[in-house]
Amino acid sequence: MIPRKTGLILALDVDWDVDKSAAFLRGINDLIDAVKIGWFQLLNIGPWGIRELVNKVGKYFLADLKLGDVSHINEYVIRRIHDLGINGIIMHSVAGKDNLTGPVRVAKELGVDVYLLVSMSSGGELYDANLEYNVELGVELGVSGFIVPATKPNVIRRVRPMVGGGYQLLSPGVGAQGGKPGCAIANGADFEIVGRAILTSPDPRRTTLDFIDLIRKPSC
Ligand code: 3DU
Repeated sequence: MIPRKTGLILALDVDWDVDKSAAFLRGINDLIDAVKIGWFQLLNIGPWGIRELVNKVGKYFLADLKLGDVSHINEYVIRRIHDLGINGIIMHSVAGKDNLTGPVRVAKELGVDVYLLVSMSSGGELYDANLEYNVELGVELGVSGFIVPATKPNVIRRVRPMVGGGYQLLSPGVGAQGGKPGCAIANGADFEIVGRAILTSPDPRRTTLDFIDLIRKPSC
């Protein structure tokens, strides 16, 4: 589970090298609960660059690979993610029970948290049509939590009572995609995920502090 202090997760979608990324993170490290990395880092600094970044920055790292392959591939990816020092991974719930059961078990053995994507911030109509099934599957498998979009507060309001308090709800789509800061948390999320609004700010620390202020008094 992601340790919660501020409720803010940074989506580090940048093609910077390890030193520039580490310097940026050091500037706001005390203000964020986790760093979400993904294809940008894999394709730019590669796995060993990710390992270096994880070692340099003492933070919870969440790999957003939206993993959804067949079981043995998913398991392999989770093992390698664990080797890199990453703490959690996001998986596609639509991969289905057969492709998720083994990987979630492996993740648990390794101490890697699995967060299941159950709705997209834009589109994703097949997801929304099968929300209950996918959330119940995650509960049955014992994942750590769910990705629910800040742009669809009604989805967050539906998922929270389905899972109770034992699962973390992480909400992307805040800021650049139109989600109002504090609104996802007001509707039942635990964390709001922000990328470009902070990454492109002329004063990222000030902007991060502004987001935290809004998250502290959640409203829509
Ligand atoms: O729009 P932003 O720059 O704040 O970035 C949002 C991040 O959240 C980005 O990394 C994207 O991959 C992720 N995300 C969504 O935006 C929407 C989803 O449904 C799931 C993840």
